[in-house]
Amino acid sequence: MMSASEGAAPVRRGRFITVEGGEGAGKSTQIDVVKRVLAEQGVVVLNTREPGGTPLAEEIRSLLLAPRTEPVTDLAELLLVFAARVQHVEGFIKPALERGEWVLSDRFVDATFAYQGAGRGVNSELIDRLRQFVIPDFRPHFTLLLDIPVSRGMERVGARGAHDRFEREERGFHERVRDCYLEIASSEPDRMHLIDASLPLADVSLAVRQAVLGFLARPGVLQ
Ligand code: Z5A
Repeated sequence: MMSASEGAAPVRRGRFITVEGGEGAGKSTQIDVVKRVLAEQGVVVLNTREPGGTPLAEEIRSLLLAPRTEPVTDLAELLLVFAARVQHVEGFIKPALERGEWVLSDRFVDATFAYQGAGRGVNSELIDRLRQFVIPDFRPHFTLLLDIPVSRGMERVGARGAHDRFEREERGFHERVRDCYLEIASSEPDRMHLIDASLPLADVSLAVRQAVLGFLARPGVLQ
């Protein structure tokens, strides 16, 4: 007699990949490389970003990034970030993963520890409690951290016009963000892969390619 699982089509599992890094690290540039490498391996990925990724979450993104004269409290900023995130996770990311699709997000919860935690000084235990409350046990399967010294990243984006509320922060803020990302990378080396993003573009792209291929080669990832 056939068991319940015999003969059934294999269940394809979606994977959730995120790309993180400070200002000017080259996330947008390298997200294209990740998509290309995945496509070569037959994996189609849905591209998204945080804050954002759904109509409501994109509206919250605009609220968060717009420079304003009214001071924004750290807690208001944190809660807006998580409001956008729960909408994004429940309305877009989880349904895609449940259909067996892969999702690639430009930033996710590591950015909250880096920007609201280290940058603004919000207690990281509070952020972790909110994370557990809002998206319990939901984490990326793999994260690329594009690391670049703050001054180099700022030089790269310096020529751009209007700066958003985060880009206007002083250098110390961005240094704390960078240090926090590096701490996460050293405490979660299996999930977060550190890339030296200060190298020439071709070298960074090659390192990203190798990192993605390494992830795909892990047992069970392509099942
Ligand atoms: N935020 C938050 O506070 N809390 C949270 O939880 C989340 C986010 C999720 C929006 O992020 C803001 O939201 C973010 C933190 C906050 N603010 N900041 N800062 P975003 O990701 O949309 O914005 P961004 O960080 O400013 O990203 P960006 O400006 O688009 O930069 P990028 O994507 O990392 O870089 P890029 O556009 O690919 O490259 C920048 C330039 O460098 C460009 O001209 C490239 O051609 C060039 N480039 C790229 N790579 C190289 C190399 N290797 N060599 C030379 N030149 C290069």
